[in-house]
Amino acid sequence: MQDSGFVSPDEIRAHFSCAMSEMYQTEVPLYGALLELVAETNNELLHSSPSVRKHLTQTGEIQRLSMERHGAIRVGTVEELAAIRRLFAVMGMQPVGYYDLGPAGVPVHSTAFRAVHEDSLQASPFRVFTSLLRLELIDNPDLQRLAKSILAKRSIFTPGALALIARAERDGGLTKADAASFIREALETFRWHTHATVTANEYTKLHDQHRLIADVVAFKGPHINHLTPRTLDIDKVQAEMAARGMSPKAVVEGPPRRQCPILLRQTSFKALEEHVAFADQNGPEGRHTARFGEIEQRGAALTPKGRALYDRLLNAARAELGEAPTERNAVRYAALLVEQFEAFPDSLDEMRRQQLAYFRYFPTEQGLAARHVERASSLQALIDAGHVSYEPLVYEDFLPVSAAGIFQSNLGDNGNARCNSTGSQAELEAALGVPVLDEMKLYESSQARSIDLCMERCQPNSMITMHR
Ligand code: OOG
Ligand code: NI
Repeated sequence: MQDSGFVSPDEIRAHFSCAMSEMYQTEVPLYGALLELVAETNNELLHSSPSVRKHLTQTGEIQRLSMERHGAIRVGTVEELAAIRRLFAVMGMQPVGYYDLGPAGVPVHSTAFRAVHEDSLQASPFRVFTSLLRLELIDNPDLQRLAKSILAKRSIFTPGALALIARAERDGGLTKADAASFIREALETFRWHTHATVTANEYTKLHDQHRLIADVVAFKGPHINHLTPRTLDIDKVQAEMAARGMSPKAVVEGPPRRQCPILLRQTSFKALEEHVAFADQNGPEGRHTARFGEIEQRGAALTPKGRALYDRLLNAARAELGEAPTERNAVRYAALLVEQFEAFPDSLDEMRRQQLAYFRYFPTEQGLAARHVERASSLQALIDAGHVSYEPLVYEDFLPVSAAGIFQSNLGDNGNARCNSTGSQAELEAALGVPVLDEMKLYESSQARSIDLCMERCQPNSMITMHR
């Protein structure tokens, strides 16, 4: 509780994330099984590898580990996106980054709503990958009109949620009782509805244009389509998935396995078939696939230089493969990735020296003990003297090529590629009503704060010469 009598947005987000997880476990029992598998694998690793445990304890990651990580939704109109932004703002989540999935043949562009300060991320790292359907890409004018008119009729929020969003904006926060109602009301927006808003015939038309269009347009709201726990060993979980009744996609998205994990590796199990009742049917006679399970392993956040190297190596591996990674070429693709990524230094020291990743710096016991004795020196000198240690900052965001791969594996590999058209960040921002934040700046600030703190604690009285 804050001094104002309001619950902090971090606390609302943490509770909301738990509520969402509980709801999704009832809706999709396999997600519960996935959570168990991930927790078991993480526990085993923490027991068998004291060094992993030590690093995760140093950064506080160990406390975040079992919390929910991310979910994804898809909205249909600019008005819905603008309103979703206001809803997430109540929970301290802001739009970070721009992801254009158009070039990969998926007719959406996206941002991720998440907390931005390291302390808030520590309190609850919950994030939601949010995509806006680009209806203008429907090349059939009648169908485009139909989709627009269906979307215009729906309201994706309960009146209670709308009132509480307005109250939080007006008063600057929510009281404990209001926060509890807000969580309950907000959850309704993301719930799965068996009853579609369209007839079976309309559904077929939308679906035949693109499965994604049917998923966004034919239902009452942006149902959460997956929730993703974070694993410390994605290859192990991937290998175990089949034994627990999940059918994993063939390719793990992102960089290859490394000593020092970077960015984000992800895999998912195929979307489940659901029963749907169309508007002209009496019971749930229809079928729709939308919701799936995903796991992720997070590594170091890369600087623009590191990211450029990552993009170059990933593109080179894909170019050499010569086609999209699929079940058939998965083994070759994995080998090509490993080969290409030999050019990416695999030690923290080298990644830091070459400024490929962002880091968080900590004063060591020795550094604190020497605080009144030693003269001012640079960060590097403090590191060399053993007064300061460092850990990579965790990547908190997403990757467009990986996201497209996850979409496609759930839409079927034959997901219509006619939509191959680039989106525009300015357009997404106009829809949001605010600019998206630049993730690089956020990592940069977080790193800078940790350096300032180290300098302050290791050399409180001296003139500081900082070398970031
Ligand atoms: C989102 C797919 C992308 C990720 O983690 O990159 C994604 C969606 O299917 O709506 O989940
Ligand atoms: Ni995801």
